Amino acid sequence: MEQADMAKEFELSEGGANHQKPQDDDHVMTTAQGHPVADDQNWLSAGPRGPQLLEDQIAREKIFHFDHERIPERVVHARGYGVHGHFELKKAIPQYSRAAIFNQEGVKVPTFTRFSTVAGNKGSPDLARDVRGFATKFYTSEGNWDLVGNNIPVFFIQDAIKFPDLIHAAKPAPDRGFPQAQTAHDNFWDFISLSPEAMNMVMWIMSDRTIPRSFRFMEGFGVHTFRLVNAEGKAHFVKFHWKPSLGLQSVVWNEALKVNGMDPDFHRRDMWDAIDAGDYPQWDLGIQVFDEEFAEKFEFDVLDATKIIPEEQVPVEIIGTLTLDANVDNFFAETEQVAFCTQNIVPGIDHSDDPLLQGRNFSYLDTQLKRLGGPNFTHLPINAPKCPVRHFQQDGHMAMHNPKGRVNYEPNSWGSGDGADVDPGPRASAERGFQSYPAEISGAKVRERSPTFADHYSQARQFYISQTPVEQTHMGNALTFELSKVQRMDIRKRMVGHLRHIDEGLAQDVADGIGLTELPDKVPFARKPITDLPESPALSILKNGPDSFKGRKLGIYIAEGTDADVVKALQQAAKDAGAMAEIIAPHVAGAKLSDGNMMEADEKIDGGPSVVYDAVAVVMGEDSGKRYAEDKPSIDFVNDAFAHAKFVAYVPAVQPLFENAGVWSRRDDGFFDVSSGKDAAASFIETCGKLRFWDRESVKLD
Ligand code: HDE
Repeated sequence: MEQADMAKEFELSEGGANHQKPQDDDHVMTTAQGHPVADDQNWLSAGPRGPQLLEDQIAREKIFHFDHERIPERVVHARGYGVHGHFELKKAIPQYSRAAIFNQEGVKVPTFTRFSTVAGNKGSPDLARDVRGFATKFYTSEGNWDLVGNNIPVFFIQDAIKFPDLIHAAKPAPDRGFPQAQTAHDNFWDFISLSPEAMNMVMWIMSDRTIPRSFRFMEGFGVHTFRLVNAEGKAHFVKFHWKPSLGLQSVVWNEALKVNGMDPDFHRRDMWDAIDAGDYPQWDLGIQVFDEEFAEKFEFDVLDATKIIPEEQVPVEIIGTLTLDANVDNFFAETEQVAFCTQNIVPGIDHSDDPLLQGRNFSYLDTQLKRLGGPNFTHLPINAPKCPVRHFQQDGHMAMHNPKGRVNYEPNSWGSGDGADVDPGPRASAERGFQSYPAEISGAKVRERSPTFADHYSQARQFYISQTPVEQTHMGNALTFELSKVQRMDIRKRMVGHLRHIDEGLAQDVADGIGLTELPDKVPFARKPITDLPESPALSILKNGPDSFKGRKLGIYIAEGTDADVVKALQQAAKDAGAMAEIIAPHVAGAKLSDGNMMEADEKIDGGPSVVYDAVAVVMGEDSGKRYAEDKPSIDFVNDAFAHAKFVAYVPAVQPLFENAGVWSRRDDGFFDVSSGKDAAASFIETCGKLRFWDRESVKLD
């Protein structure tokens, strides 16, 4: 056989070049120039074993494009996940704002929301301990409004000029290039411990808010004070809140560490799956509205982004609902290319003088220029407003909307006189256009932090005392964990010196945790902390639990001989509660149940550990309970579920496995024997609405 024929034969037998013929003309592959491609498997060469030819325009074009597939990742918030949705106004607020989006009840506006972590690179794990970005673009009839917020209502710093230092300190050290996506290292805590303004944020980031169970169970906050301006030009201050309809929920730290190894895409997968299943997550949009008078008498400066306004002081009024109902078609085109910008506001919403917000207004536009490569990123479909866009801007890289006609300036007199038949283009409208709120400004030009920003501990303390004991313990443990990774003793001590202003008990616990024999001196404060701020229950996750298993996931571990009725009862009870149930088995093919039917598994046991479920059921047949008693992944499954305070359903046959996992004799009120079927399964799932059996947390494993 000729060599060329042999080569063809080889390709065919390997399922190569001609394996699949185009189904019709529409499926003929082309180059980017539209030239039909005959062979996409072989570079043109001088003989089958000869050198490849530079002449091959098809191969070169393909490689050229591949070489340029990446754009710079975001300098912060690189790891993100975007979803489409819509916002519906439930309660019009014309008294506060003239914005069209706030004026007609029932008005629906398309949205795009991107959730993100801050410190990690684009490929970092979803469950890093980190603040989550919560950025929403509202495509309103008056242009795009971007609410670029976080899942925590305060920030580390008060002035944008410190942002590069904060981010440098949090990201991997420049010499070694690690640690990735974590703050447990010297540089971060060095910077933080030298920045007392960060102490309120420290309390928030050391709470379970930074290890959310999923994006669906997080709050969101606009953080800054903004302005709402009504049709009469009257302004109020406002803070924006997102409240998840499924309630708040976080994982526990040991779980986060394991989930990151098991499923680095835990959060994005959760969102994708929920939307794919038609279980659309929702958030209420709330506003805290207040006036100058309140701002004057409030204990802290409303322009200071390291402070909240407690909901008990200014209630959150719910005005609308965000529903996320469509996954992206293309991650790059949508999630990667979306360009949020705090300066994207519509008439009726305005900035305040918060120095952090002012700095952001510069940064976002600037960064898009670098990241998206030119000024025309508003032409990309994900960024393009869904209302008419008319202006005289033109040209630039990748210009895609290029106006026709000869008029590209104003004032112009086209449309009148001899040029009456020519479109004169758009004109500014004082009536419909954006009017900045005419705030009075005075003062000397200075580089100076306002003395009204000088209190750094009072709200940190308020946050801490508002938590349940379980949450307080988690915070102490988180601080101990992080500071234990800090090598320099003086940095550890300095941090404890700050904690003493917040809560002496917490400072002592952390000092004990990191092995300090005596408490370090308190760090001098700029302003004496207020120690009698009342508790704010709204700040606790556990005090605001959903008391429902809706939207959560049950993992049902089955094996040969599992009682078919029990599995069905569990699946049904989960479904009735609006939860998902997944089947785990020793083999992905599944297991034969008591009724002789094979039940397929969603996960093999070592691919479906209990850390990825909110509650678990271990329901095996007699022999399997013994057989898997020695199986490490099975032991881990049970052991972790216990250690992470999960509710556990079981049948007596799993006793040998539970004994080996060290939990049989420790079964507590978080364990449910579901062997009797339907009613037992239903009461198990009902109790799962409490999400965790926290009483167990203090129990130590063998
Ligand atoms: Fe950002 N931030 N930020 N930030 N931020 C960016 O913009 C910046 C801050 C937030 O999903 C960057 O497009 C400065 C607070 C989110 O695409 C950049 C300061 C809050 C996202 C930038 C802050 C945020 C960003 C990087 C100090 C919560 C992701 C890429 C004043 C209210 C948006 C980009 C997305 C992204 C600058 C502080 C939220 C560099 C200078 C406070 C959710 O422009």
